[in-house]
Amino acid sequence: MKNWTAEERHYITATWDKLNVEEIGSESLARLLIVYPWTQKFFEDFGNLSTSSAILHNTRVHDHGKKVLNSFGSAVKNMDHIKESFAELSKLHCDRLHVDPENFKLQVPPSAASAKDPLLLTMGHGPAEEKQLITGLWGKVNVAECGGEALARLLIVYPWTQRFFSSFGNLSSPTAIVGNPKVREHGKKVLTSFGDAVKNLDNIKATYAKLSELHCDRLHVDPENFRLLGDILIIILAAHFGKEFTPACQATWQKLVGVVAHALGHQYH
Ligand code: HEG
Repeated sequence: MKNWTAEERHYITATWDKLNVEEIGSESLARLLIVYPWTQKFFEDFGNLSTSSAILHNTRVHDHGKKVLNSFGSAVKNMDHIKESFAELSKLHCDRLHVDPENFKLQVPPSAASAKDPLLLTMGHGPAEEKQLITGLWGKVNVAECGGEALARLLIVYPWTQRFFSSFGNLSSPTAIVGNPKVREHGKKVLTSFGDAVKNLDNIKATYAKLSELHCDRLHVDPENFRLLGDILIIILAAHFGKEFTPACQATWQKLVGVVAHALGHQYH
């Protein structure tokens, strides 16, 4: 059984109480199907899933997304007995639906992980469109602000990443981390360097060859951390850009952070 602090319970229930289950449920399932298109195979009888717009307007996606998030609500209501409350549903997904448990986690698309430059296509988008989704948004990103926020969130959400930054001073609480000038400064440096990927979309692996060696040989950073940071960046972009960070835009960015993580992990041996 998982133990929850009073603060954790508060963050979960307070957010849940404000959330529109119908809207967020249907958007979540639609984004899953758009960002990770291989998940569509479980929904073949749902009709037209051929484009992001078809998925977003598909009423069966809408209804099923709402059903899934409603059921997620039983975790919120039974925080101390989540395993038991999902026992039946777990059996159903395993025995009858044969759903891979990986689909319940955030993950790097296999296409991105194995992609040779240039980027492979996300559903229905040509390379020109993908590049536009990336450079168009990047032009509006405040690198100092988002970079600082990205590194701070990495250190708060995944506290074991703090071990790489023991020389940064006070990292003892979320407030200390967010207010730490070294975190801000290094976050800016990292996101500025991420910008090199945006400028070299067709040549990402070569762009990060040296940096990959540095992270492996000198800094000893586990490459899994590049993936964590990539997912944090996606969340920051979603928070900053809201509706503008459409499912199609997310799909493309998700692929980019996957390719960057892969490139940074490439010189590991
Ligand atoms: Mg890394 C240094 C880029 C993720 C830990 N990182 C650096 C530097 C760059 C960079 C440009 C400075 C290199 C130099 O001084 O020559 N980092 C970079 C990118 C990404 C990334 C582009 C992912 C998108 N780094 C990353 C992650 C961790 C990490 C996930 C650990 C969780 N980086 C790390 C550390 C240093 C750098 C410990 C040295 C910091 C210092 O002491 O100055």
